[in-house]
Amino acid sequence: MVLRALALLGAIGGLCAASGVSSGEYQQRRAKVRARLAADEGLMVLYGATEDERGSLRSRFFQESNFYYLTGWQEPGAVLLLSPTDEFFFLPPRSEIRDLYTGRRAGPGDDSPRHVTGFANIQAVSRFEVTLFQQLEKAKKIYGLLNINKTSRLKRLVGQRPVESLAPIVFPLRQVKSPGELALLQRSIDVSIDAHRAAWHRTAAGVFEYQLGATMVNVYSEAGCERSAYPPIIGSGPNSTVLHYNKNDRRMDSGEIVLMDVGGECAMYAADLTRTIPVSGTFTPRQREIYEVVLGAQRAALKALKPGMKLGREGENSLFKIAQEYMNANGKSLRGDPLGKYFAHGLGHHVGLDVHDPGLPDMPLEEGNVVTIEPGIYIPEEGIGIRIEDMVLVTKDGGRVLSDGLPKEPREIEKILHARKK
Ligand SMILES: [Mn+2]
Repeated sequence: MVLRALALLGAIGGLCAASGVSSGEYQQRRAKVRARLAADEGLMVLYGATEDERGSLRSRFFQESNFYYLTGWQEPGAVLLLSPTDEFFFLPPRSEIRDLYTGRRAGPGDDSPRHVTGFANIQAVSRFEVTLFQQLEKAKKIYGLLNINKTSRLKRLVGQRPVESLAPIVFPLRQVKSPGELALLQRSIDVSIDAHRAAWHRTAAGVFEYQLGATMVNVYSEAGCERSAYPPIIGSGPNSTVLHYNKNDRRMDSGEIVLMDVGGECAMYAADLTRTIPVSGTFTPRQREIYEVVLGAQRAALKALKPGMKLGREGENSLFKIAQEYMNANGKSLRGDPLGKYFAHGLGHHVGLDVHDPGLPDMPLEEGNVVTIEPGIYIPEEGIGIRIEDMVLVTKDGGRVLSDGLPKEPREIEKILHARKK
């Protein structure tokens, strides 16, 4: 999926109970936050998602990502309060009537939330305001999540005192993935690779885009993943040039290409993978020509990727520039324009709990980051849009492609397509 706006940072979450992250790791993450809070006698308030916001009849409940990152807690209505010396966790009271609808939810007196989150003491949410006022007397700064509607709830409680964004404290932690997180990401990627392969098998003239989408969603749903990490993008023919096309209602035909940008979210972690394949099984010479340029641009960026490089467009360490220069040096549109002009979006973004995880394009990459590398060329006047997107772990001195189980060499793709049963 193509990064289009910073507003998307820190937006989505998930629900599956399985986790490669222990309560001890959640404790460690909070300890790191508290150490940062100690530097300026800060206090951090983070509201978990409520059912009103996230659990409408249309979509089931999913937790706010930063809240999940620091607690591992999956039920609605919880509140987190961190100070340099203490951590407080508040849960809504038990309700037998509610439990009739939702199944049994944990209350502050239960053991299960202690085991999941690692909090020693859990209190009723009715204690939150009193505790906050006590802690505010000692605090010089207040940090919260500023980009959702919860800000007003916190501001009402703290009066005239300014609330600062928790982003500089929490986001750097989220950008470096732990071994447990990498295992969960790999699982999401592997299941999404299976989804892409299943769609390749299903692809044929006369099939509708939504049918490929259904095949893919079915694969990761069957595997226990809780949702798509973003709405599947299946663009055939001219739709391949629309970056976030997701109407998926067109019937595809032979001679066309179909771009599939689809990933599942499994145990809260997102996958984000794109491949572009020929509907008939064989690229036309022109499709293949453009495809090879995109693939070459991706290879050039992957080769240069290492800590210190950045995804952004400007400066000496720009991976974007490397990809774009490769395009410019290796082909032209039928109008005679260099192909770099048709690279219409960013080169990549961080992925984790959110498909667009925290991390700005101009920050140097560090060991432990997981990012997409997704060059694309979109030529509307030729009806050709090609994107190749992989997920990559930044290592000590390079990068490791986590999604290399999904072929991208044109010859290999054609071989797999030709082996389909007719
Ligand atoms: Mn993407």
